[in-house]
Amino acid sequence: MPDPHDLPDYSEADLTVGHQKEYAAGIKAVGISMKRALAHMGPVRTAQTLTRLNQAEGFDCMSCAWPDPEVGHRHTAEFCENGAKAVAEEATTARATPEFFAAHSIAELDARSEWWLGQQGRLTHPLVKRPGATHYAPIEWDEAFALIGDELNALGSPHEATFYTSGRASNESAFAYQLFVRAFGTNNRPDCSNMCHESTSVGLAESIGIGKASVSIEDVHQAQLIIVAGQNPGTNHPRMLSALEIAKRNGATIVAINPLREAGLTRFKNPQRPSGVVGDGTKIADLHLPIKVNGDQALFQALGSLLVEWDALDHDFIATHTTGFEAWKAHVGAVDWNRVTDVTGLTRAQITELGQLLRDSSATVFCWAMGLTQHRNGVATIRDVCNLAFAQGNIGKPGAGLFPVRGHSNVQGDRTMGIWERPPQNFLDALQLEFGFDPPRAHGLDAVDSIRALRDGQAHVFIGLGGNFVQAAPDTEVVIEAMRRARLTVHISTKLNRSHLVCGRTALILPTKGRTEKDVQASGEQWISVEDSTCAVHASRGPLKPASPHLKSEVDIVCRMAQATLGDRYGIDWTAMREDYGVIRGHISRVVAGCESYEVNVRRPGGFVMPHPPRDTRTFPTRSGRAEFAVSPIEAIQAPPGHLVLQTLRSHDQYNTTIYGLSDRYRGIEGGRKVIFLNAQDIAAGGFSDGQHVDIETHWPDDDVVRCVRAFRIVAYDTPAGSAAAYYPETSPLIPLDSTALESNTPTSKSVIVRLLPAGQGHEHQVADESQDATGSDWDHKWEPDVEEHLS
Ligand SMILES: Nc1nc2c(c(=O)[nH]1)N[C@H]1C(S)=C(S)[C@@H](COP(=O)(O)OP(=O)(O)OC[C@H]3O[C@@H](n4cnc5c(=O)[nH]c(N)nc54)[C@H](O)[C@@H]3O)O[C@H]1N2
Ligand SMILES: Nc1nc2c(c(=O)[nH]1)N[C@H]1C(S)=C(S)[C@@H](COP(=O)(O)OP(=O)(O)OC[C@H]3O[C@@H](n4cnc5c(=O)[nH]c(N)nc54)[C@H](O)[C@@H]3O)O[C@H]1N2
Ligand SMILES: [Mo]
Repeated sequence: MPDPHDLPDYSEADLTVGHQKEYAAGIKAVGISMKRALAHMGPVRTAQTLTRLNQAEGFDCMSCAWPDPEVGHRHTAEFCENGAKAVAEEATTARATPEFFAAHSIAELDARSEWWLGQQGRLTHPLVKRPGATHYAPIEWDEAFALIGDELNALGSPHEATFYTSGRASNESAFAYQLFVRAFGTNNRPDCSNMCHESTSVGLAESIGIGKASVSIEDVHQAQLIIVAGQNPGTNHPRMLSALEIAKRNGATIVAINPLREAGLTRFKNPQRPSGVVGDGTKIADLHLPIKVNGDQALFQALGSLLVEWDALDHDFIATHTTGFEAWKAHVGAVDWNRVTDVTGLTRAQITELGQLLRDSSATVFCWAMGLTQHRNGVATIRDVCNLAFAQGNIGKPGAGLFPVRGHSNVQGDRTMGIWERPPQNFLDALQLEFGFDPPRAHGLDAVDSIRALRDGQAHVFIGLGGNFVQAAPDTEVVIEAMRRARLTVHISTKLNRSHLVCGRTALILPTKGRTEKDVQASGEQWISVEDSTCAVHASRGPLKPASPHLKSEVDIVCRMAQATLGDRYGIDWTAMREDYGVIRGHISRVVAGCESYEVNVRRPGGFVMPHPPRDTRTFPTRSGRAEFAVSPIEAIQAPPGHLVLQTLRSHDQYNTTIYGLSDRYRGIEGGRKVIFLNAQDIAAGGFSDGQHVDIETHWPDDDVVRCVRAFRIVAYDTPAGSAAAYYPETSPLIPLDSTALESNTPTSKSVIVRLLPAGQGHEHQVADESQDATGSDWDHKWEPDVEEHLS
């Protein structure tokens, strides 16, 4: 491998646009997995890692939270192209050493692309940027921990620090981390979930009493109808395509609800099967509804009205297990079809076709991801999905259920372990009983509120267990300013990223071991545990020698931060926990409901499944004790004339903010990332042409700031008129911090009102003034709630 430090950065000038692909995976995916793996890891590490990936005695893939098939039904290669890329990215042989940081100033590194930063390899030493310094320099671990303890203890209140978690942290490190933060005295526990499936967690908790999926992978295999809404599994959950293929073979019908015709939902060539290598593969979606961005709530209510009209209802389930049915029935019965076809961009015939599929199915699974959650009405949309499921009793029976497909591989487990700014009181009670201190009860700061607190000088310390907060958060320029105001920023990371370069007065990078690596502590070799999207919990053991002898595990780092900060406050034995993770699992078994006998259960091959009352026994731990139908007025984002609604999404060659490469193969984009996908009508209406470069601007009336990103190439694409798409995080500067989902406070990453200007004509990030009238961005009617229904 050539020295990555000599690697030139990429240039958007090399971007090429080809054809949209008609299928996902195939033999090319295998070729790309192997090529990337060999280039980054070499042959020995490739063999050591990929053969153990997702095996019962191996390690859990850190790419997504898709469940593993049952032990005994796994392939020898139980991974996908993007899982292989994730492993290669972590197990790379490249190293970002102290010499590298001595040779490159922070400012110099900050001028590089996120891709280039990632290519520099694994971090090897703890590093510090001292006040006024221009470079990172090595620091001893003990000094780093003392520095953290001193800064935290110098705060006027524990609420002046905020503690972020990304979803890769294991259950053991997450549990220790939440314990540390609560013993310190705050619930300021922002996590990536706040920006991801929070609308799901809030909506499901209200509707069914628990914020998690009600299905197993078996249910997907057995379903008669599978609806995949707002999700691109071909890229983000590729192993889901194998499950959809099995369902297809068992006779299922599959429907995609998506503004884009994503390749993975069109056709799948399963590289594990001969027909996938030489044949045409399997057709996945029988029906694709090219919905306008944010039209889903209207669609689900219209479907509800059809089920009511046809009396395609499970009256037994409704009577025995639900509440609120009559109000919902009256509400959807009065749905305004003109409005529905307007905001969905779908015809009544298209919607009726899906209605008939629902009517004729006795077991339906509803899958969704970011296309439903990252909107202002995300929570209401999820509750409307639940309503549809309740109407036909599609919950708590084989082949049916609600399936929010989670993102980060352990984001669900982290929540189970208490990584939450709004912890349930019974969790805190159990914590108090186990450790003998009174944990803080008031809700803490989530992701968006943490940024506000840092920006406004109410918080002074930011600590991140994984992740790349500066790039993951919305409103990039505001976040950068907020982080720079901090007294101390700490990142516990495997690899270099942008957040390390946006420093507080003092900044620390604490390098950690990843999932692929062996973890030996005083009591011997350790293993960790994780929970997938279907509540299955299992063990994970890394096979590789750590990237550097100076790395510490996440658990070790968290426990030592706690010791340096808290000393022996409350008599919590941090040494025992970091020397033997079994001690942490003991605490988990006594604190976390559903984790009784944790050590024994998680050690079983394949692990165990967490209890889920609606799935297991059709009991609903809601306020009413029943599944709750919800009535919400239809909301949909409306772009004023001359504007478009922009959704920000992932390419096939990235993991969130980690840019693996520059090939969004299925969409035909190679060599660059600054593109905006537009309907041909919108290109013509704006007076633009395909291939032209434009600036993208948004004017948020609430703070009167014009936000702008520059020089994006227009790509004519199969997306509904009015709905544009571009990659995250390049377009994150356009998302106003205050533009969040109701109730869940999730940034509206899939609903940004923008307008396009010829490149060079966009405005600087500025407060709009009189002269801004010329931008025509004066839109009062961002939202068109159904006023009459609202009043009824
Ligand atoms: N390789 C890889 N795997 C990943 C990730 C990654 O970055 N790379 N990220 C992980 C994480 S953290 C997550 S949360 C998941 C994300 O998984 P996804 O949610 O699949 O990710 P996105 O790229 O955001 O895609 C959203 C999809 O929703 C569609 N969409 C956008 N707006 C709407 C809408 O209003 N209505 C409907 N019906 N559809 C809409 C888009 O066209 C797109 O197909 O993937 C996880 N897995
Ligand atoms: N505009 C826009 N913004 C979005 C989204 C969107 O669709 N559009 N999606 C949102 C979503 S769904 C999510 S989940 C967030 C993601 O937000 P984050 O989770 O904060 O971001 P990642 O890019 O996954 O974090 C990558 C970094 O994690 C570190 N890392 C990797 N592995 C490990 C490990 O094992 N341990 C530790 N300690 N560190 C590790 C590496 O240093 C790497 O640089 O972004 C959100 N932001
Ligand atoms: Mo996510």
